[in-house]
Amino acid sequence: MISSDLRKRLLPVALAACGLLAGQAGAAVYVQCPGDTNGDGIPETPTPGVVCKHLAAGDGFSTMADGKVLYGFGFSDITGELPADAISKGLLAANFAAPTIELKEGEQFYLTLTNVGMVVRPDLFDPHTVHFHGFPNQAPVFDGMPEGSFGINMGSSVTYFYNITEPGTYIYHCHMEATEHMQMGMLGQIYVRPAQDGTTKTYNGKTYNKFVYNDGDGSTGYDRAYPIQLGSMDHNFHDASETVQPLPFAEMKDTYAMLNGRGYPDTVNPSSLPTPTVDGASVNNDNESQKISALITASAGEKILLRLSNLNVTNYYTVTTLGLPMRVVGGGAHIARGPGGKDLYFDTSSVTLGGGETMDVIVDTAGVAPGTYFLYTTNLNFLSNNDQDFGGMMTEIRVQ
Ligand SMILES: [Cu+2]
Repeated sequence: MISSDLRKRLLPVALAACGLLAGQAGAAVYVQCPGDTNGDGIPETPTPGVVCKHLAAGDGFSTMADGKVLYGFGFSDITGELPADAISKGLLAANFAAPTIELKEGEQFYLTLTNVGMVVRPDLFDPHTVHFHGFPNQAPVFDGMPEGSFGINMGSSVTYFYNITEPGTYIYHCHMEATEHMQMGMLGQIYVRPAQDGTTKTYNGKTYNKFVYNDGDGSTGYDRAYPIQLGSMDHNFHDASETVQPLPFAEMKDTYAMLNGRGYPDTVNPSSLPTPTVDGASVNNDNESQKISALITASAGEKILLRLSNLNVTNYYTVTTLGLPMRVVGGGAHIARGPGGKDLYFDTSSVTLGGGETMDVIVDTAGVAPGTYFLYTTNLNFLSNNDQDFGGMMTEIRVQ
């Protein structure tokens, strides 16, 4: 573990060095977004159905629920920053989990990725990519698997383009040296709402205008949606990366199990977690990194859609909502229907997801007593924050 003293002394030097890079590379930040004239990724003349986003890929820190600060790699949202500021805004700004991206079927999505480099590990000049996992329709060149497409070098930008034709729950991650970059935290959620959204359909006597899929009958209707990503980190791997040690790939053993990048009780904090600090000093250039709460709330009688995903590189996780019925209506960004349209939805008390899997689960609170319920892993050893024996992969479902 690098000492906080050394961190404090290194940080200004590293930031100055990266500032130099930013100055030199400012011209290399190039955002392609129709109707955007100043390059900040926000169209001055918007085109209906066109969505632009600008992400930075770099490094940063996050705070585990027991207070330990872990070094990581990640993405941050720099949409709205001018090209000259993009790199400096992306330094030490990695989010864990990555910013959630919400789209609607029929949209055209321009996603610019700028590689801002690693402040803490300037010796690493790793490229980064975005892999839109499970999405069937991108051109191969935009797949983000470096073996089949390209990686984005430090100081430069590339805009990915996706024709958003398939609704569902997806995930995205960097595919460069995937085991390392994914363990280090380059993981996020992306979902596509169906064209049927905004129409009204009545199912079992209740009328909905939000649906998971184009079901035709309202059977995937819901009231509130929560994207929840299962994940975990091995603190030994992260510490070795921070201190320039050989990385223990074969010994990878995750010690912090989380939902949306947080262990319980941080999962129920409705706000961003504070910027990571060591001995009272920010180690993250005052940037917040864990912005996505995992707290689930509903009024009694509502249907809650859980967009579950797992992007973990080591473990399968089983999760349950004890006391609340779960109905699986889709998985892997497909509605659960047979070839002839037969309904394959099923009710269950738990679901198991391996790395790279997503599942759409509707929790119906009709007839449920108001109170606090839990979404948690039944891999009970992961109800922990490393040595701390109460926490980990758990959050609350508060039914009011
Ligand atoms: Cu990467």
